[in-house]
Amino acid sequence: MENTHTVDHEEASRLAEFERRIDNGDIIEPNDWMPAEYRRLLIRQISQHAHSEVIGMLPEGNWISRAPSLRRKLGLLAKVQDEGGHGLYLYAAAETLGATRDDMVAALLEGRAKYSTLMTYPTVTWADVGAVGWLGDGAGVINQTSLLRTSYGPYARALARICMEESFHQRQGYEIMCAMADGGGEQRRMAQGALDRWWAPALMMFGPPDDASPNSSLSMRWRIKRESNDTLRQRFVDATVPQAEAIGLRVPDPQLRWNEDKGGYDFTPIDTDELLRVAKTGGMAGLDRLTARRAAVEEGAWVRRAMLTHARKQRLAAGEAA
Ligand code: BYC
Repeated sequence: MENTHTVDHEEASRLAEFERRIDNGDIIEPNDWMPAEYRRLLIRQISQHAHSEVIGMLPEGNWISRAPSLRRKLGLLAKVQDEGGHGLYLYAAAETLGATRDDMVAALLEGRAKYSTLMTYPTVTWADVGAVGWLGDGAGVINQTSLLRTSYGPYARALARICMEESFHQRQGYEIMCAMADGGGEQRRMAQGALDRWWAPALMMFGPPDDASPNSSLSMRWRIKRESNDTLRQRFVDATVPQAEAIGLRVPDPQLRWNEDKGGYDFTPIDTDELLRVAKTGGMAGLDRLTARRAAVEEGAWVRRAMLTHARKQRLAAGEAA
């Protein structure tokens, strides 16, 4: 009995010290003591983020062979490769918390892990590639720039590089939209159609409203997240509406109005039921996304085997030379 009491007391004083560090703005590093729940919340968020980047390669990747010019093809290829790189930084950050890459990837492939609902919608025209960059990466930059000040060091460092690349992707997407909005009638209609399709999914990237976000209170208390889902969603709307207006496109929201008192736009709340349903079931393109990922893992198995064999041979050769 006394032992349990001592352990509880030790645990409580470690937690108090951890929270003092968090309040002080300290950065937590992998070898520092941390509550099990802090570790779990981080592994959950970072691995979901990694999966979103890797699955995010698919909706745009299917346009690489159909990009309208060599310049567009090169830009899109580089963007899709960047997303793969982001996934790798993030998996590595989650590994510092004790998660294994194999377990995280298995959770994704077996349909047990979530990834951003944005990736479940189909890209039906070339303008959708522009809209995914402008709106999807644009939402990503706003969300992840806030996360740069997260309390966990390896996540913050991975995000520093990701944010720089995402903001480039946002500009590349917007530039595609500018060109199409400036084009003939058909191109302009494609640009408007893409904005109509991607506006609501982009708003959903920020998660459910604050009063329906189960992870937020602990995440905010321990500074994993620094700003609330609704605060970031509002920032995105306020930044993006003028960009749409500048190129003569109409944001598909009849309730959109500038609100002088709050200094921001009023807009239609997201459809939380759809967000949670799609997050759970993978939505309309979700099944294809996982099927494509599983096929990529299976078809790439020989490459991984060859690389491991090569690395083993090099280690053996180095051992013999020593
Ligand atoms: N989609 O309590 P909440 C990119 C889940 S990719 C799916 O508010 P939290 C890009 C949520 O996980 C970057 N699921 O959660 C790449 C939770 O489920 P569990 C994507 C969602 O974590 C290629 C439940 O709903 N960005 O930019 O406090 C091309 C309740 O939500 C979604 C990141 O990953 C969703 N949209 O807040 C283009 C950023 N929303 O785990 C672009 C890092 C919520 O309890 N992540 N759920 O079963 C975050 O900032 C936070 O995790 C979220 C959600 C704001 C997304």
